[in-house]
This record gives sequence, C-alpha cells and structure tokens, in this order.
Amino acid sequence: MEINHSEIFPSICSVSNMGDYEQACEHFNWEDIERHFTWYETGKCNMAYEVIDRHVTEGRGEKVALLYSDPLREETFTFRQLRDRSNQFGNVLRKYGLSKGDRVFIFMPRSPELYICLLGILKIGAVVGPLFEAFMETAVKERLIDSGAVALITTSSLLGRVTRSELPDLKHVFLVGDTVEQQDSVIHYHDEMASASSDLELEWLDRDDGLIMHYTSGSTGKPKGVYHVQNAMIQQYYSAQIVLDLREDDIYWCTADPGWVTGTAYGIFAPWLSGVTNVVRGGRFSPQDWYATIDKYKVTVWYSAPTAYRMLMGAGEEILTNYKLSSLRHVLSVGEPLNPEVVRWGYKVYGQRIHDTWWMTETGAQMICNYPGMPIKPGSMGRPLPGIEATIKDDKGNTLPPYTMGNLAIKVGWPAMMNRIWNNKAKYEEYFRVPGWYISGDSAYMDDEGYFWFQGRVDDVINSSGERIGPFEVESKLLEHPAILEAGVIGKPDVIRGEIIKAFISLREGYEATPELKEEIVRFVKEGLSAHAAPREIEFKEKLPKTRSGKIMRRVLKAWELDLPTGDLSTIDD
Ligand code: 6R9
Repeated sequence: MEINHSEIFPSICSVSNMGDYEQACEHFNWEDIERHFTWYETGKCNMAYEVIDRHVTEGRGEKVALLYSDPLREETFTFRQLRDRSNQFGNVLRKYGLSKGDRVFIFMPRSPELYICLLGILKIGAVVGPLFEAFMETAVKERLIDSGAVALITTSSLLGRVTRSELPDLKHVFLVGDTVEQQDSVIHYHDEMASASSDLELEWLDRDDGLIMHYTSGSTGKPKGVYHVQNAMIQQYYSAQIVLDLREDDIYWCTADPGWVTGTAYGIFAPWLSGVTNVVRGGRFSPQDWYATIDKYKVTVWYSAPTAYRMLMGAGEEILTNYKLSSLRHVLSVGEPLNPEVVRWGYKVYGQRIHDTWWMTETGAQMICNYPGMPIKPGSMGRPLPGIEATIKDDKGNTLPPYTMGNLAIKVGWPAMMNRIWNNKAKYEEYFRVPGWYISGDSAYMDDEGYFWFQGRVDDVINSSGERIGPFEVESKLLEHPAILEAGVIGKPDVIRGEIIKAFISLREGYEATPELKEEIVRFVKEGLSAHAAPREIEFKEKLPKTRSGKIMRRVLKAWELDLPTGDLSTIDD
C-alpha cells in the first residue's frame, strides 16, 4: 500500500517550482501536516509507532526497512522484523522496571541492535540518549550524570569506559554482543531477547512528552543536553517530503552516526516516518567503501556532510571508474558550510547538485534549505522552509537589511524546536533573549531574493581593520586552490589591525609545504576574493581538528594559536 504524499501536501508539493514558493509560505499551515498522523484524531502518539508499527498495520510489513552493513556483517530487516524486535526489547526494559520519562542511554558502535534498542526505548515512552562510541570516560560520565540516566546499553569493549561507581542514578547496564566473561552486574541483551515476547502494549504519549536527548558541546563549559519531544515528528516528516524528497521506492542513505542529531532525526525518524528503505553503514570512512555502498544498494537519496564530500573530492575521480553511482537522484549536505567548490565538483563528478541544508541540534529538524528544483546559488544554504520564518538581527534585536551580516534568528513556534536544555534553564533562555525569536549563534546575511548565506559561528567572525569577515568566505576561496584539501581560518589578535586572518591548511597528496606555496596561496586569495580577506599568516597542518560530526573546530585552532585552554574536547575526532 502506498502513502500518498501529494494528497497530504497539496500546495507544498509544488514548492519545487520557485514561482510558488511565496504562495506556499503564505498558505502554509502546520495542521495540514499533522493530519498525516493518526494522533491527529486519537490525540495520543509514539514516535516508534509512527516510524515502524504503523507501516506494518498499513500493509507495508514485508518491506525492507533497514539495509545494514559493516566490514564484518550484512543484514536486512523488514518493518515487521523491526517491530517485533523492538517490542521484545521494550518488554526487556519493562521487566527491569523502566518506564515513561526514564532516560536510557546508548553507547555503542552502529549495529542493527543499536536501532532496535533505540526503538524499544521509545516504545515504553522512555527518553533515549545516544552517545558517540568514541567518547572516553569523562565524556560518558558527564552526560550520564547530567541526564540522570537510569539505564545504559553498551558493549563489552566499551564497558571499561563506564565508571559505574561514580554514577549513582545508573541502575542497569545492558550488554549487547559477545561477552568475554560472565559479568554479574550486567544484563545480557541476547539472553533476555531470547525469552522476551514480541507482543507489547505501547506507551501512548502526548505530543510534548520526551523523545530524545542529544548533548552538544558548548564552546566553553560543559556539554548541553538538548531535549526534544514527540512533536518533532511533524517537521521531520514534512522536511523528509519537501527537502529529502523521499518517495515510496527510494533507497536512502544518511551517513551520520546516531550520536549526532543528524543520525537520528535524518538517519532514523525522517526516512522511516516516510516508510522508505534505510541504509546504515557501520565502520570507518573510506572513499572506496562509500562508493561501493551506493553502488551495491543502488542508493537514490544520499545525505552527508561537507567534510565527507571534501574527502571524496581529495580522493580524486579515478576511483570512481570502479563504481556505478547512476542510481543517485538527490544528494544533500549538512553540518558545515558547503563550499561552492564542492558544489561545482559534485555536479561535475556525480552529475548531481549537492543540496545544502542548515539546521542545528536545537532546531530538531531542517530549517533553511535548498529544495529539489529550486535554483541553487552555490555557497548559500538556501531559503527557509515554508512554515519557518528566518531573519538577520543585530545584537539589540533589530532586523537588518539584506546583505548585512548579523545574527541568524528564527521566529519561535516551529514544531521541532527543543523543549529545554536539561538541568539548565538559564542556558535555554539565552537563546530566546530577543522576545519571540530564537538566536542561533550563527552569523549570516540574507540576499535580496531571500537566500541565506552563512558566515561563521558568531564567535568565529573576524574583525580586521574594522571589517567583519566571515571565515567561511575565506575558507571557500582557499579550497579552490588545487593544493588545498581543507582550510580553517581564525582571527588572531593584532595591535594594529585588531585581528589578522590566519589560515590553517592541510594539503592534498603530492603537494609540499613550501614558503613559495604560502605566497602563492596568499596571492590567490587576494586576486580571487579581496586583499583584506587574504590570510596574513598560513600554517600547514597534516590534519585539522574536527568534531565527530565533521565540523572544523576553529575555537581549538584559536586556542592553540593563543595558548589558551581549548574548552570541552569530548567531541573531537581522533
Ligand atoms: C545539524 C547540525 C549546528 C551548527 C550550526 C552551524 C553549523 C550546520 C550548516 C552549518 C553552515 C550549513 N551548520 N549546517 N553551517 N551551513 N548547512 O549540524 O547540528 O551539530 O548542532 O551543529 O553547525 O554553525 O549552528 P549541530
């Protein structure tokens, strides 16, 4: 049985025609989207029901929901199989006394069990907290303490990083996978699952009941627990339709780990709310394996991040001769500014325009995007989704005219907005210091056609000789130089100019870090962008510091440069 999306989106489906964009915005009504869900009538919801069970009830039970692979394992699950297994796990959790509102964390590498556990947690109305498997002891401890997690699901190889004696709230630890020795104080997932029933009475929830917590690192201080509620599903589903453009027979691959909000909102919820087949690949990044994944599963819609596209660009076009990517029909990006050079390269090499999408852990779903069919301006993150109002404000809350750099702000009232910062009301309120608006912390400008152009995090904007320069512009120009693989740009204090631009650069294979190359790069930016945007200092690095989600950590570059404390490093990639 098909889901008829165009019936649900009569006016919005034509957004792809830019002429209708204004009209779609004007006639937009979130309630039109809500009608898609059964809870529009019953009043009670559960995300796990909407992403899995519903498809079984509506006759799509035998459809493949999950195509899982990693270097050691390959497995396929239908919606029915995921429903049954997550029911089983829900029963296991209940057996140990877990229930609605409890925070249950997941700390393990990607595997089908991770997805089954996550769904099982949601089924009993508990709130799930996914952690990156790479977290070390302190990072795990901080998050479990702050959230007051009562249960944790992990593997025996990661168990050593869980300092249980320091976690008074943590009552149960579930171990997935083979265990070397019998551990007394843990519950063995596979033993429990073997005897658990696959019938489960779902916990029906209200739309403002808890769903998921993602910790994001603040630039200083401890990570913030961004808490989302069930209501997020409205916007996650809507954006899956108009931005991901998901259709009945798509094979969809989001490369993000569930430890990052992209890996849950768009690696689990959005695709399964739409009932499409979802590809999950475990293991590390490798250009060959990634292309092989697209080729093998005939991926049609691909959602990844600039850092990955840059790495693929660095790997060159030659390896592509071994793989067929002709199944791709829609490619998207999130997490960092998407450099125009990468967009051009994607078009040349994949024959696909990479669609940039902007949003944050706090926004819970996509906000400003490039939609299929809309003219793309490389370097712009696109236009707000119909239903979302975005603007640029100064520090006092005044709206700024087009082409003026300022705070990217969103009008309060979108469905996926975070519900709170766990245990930190003051932090939450800081985002809403301009009444009625959410202040994102990003710096951007809007052009006269309503496209938004990202400049940098507000803290990263450089002030040199009275000019405000966004690091992204300079980095994107640098990336056009054939020798440069990645670039991170910071402002370095300077007595005369206030700040000067310093660029950290990693080179592509075959290039040597010489003084001549530095000079050439400076000239390249001067001539291609402007004299005031050219870096006065360049330092070559083998690698740039990045988060697990692929963001260049400019604050770390700055801290290194100035010999300052680096702040929270728990999310840094090794
Ligand atoms: C989804 C996600 C949010 C921050 C955000 C911004 C940066 C994300 C971007 C982008 C430029 C884009 N960011 N998408 N910058 N263009 N398309 O990434 O959430 O990990 O919370 O990060 O990422 O600075 O404020 P999160």
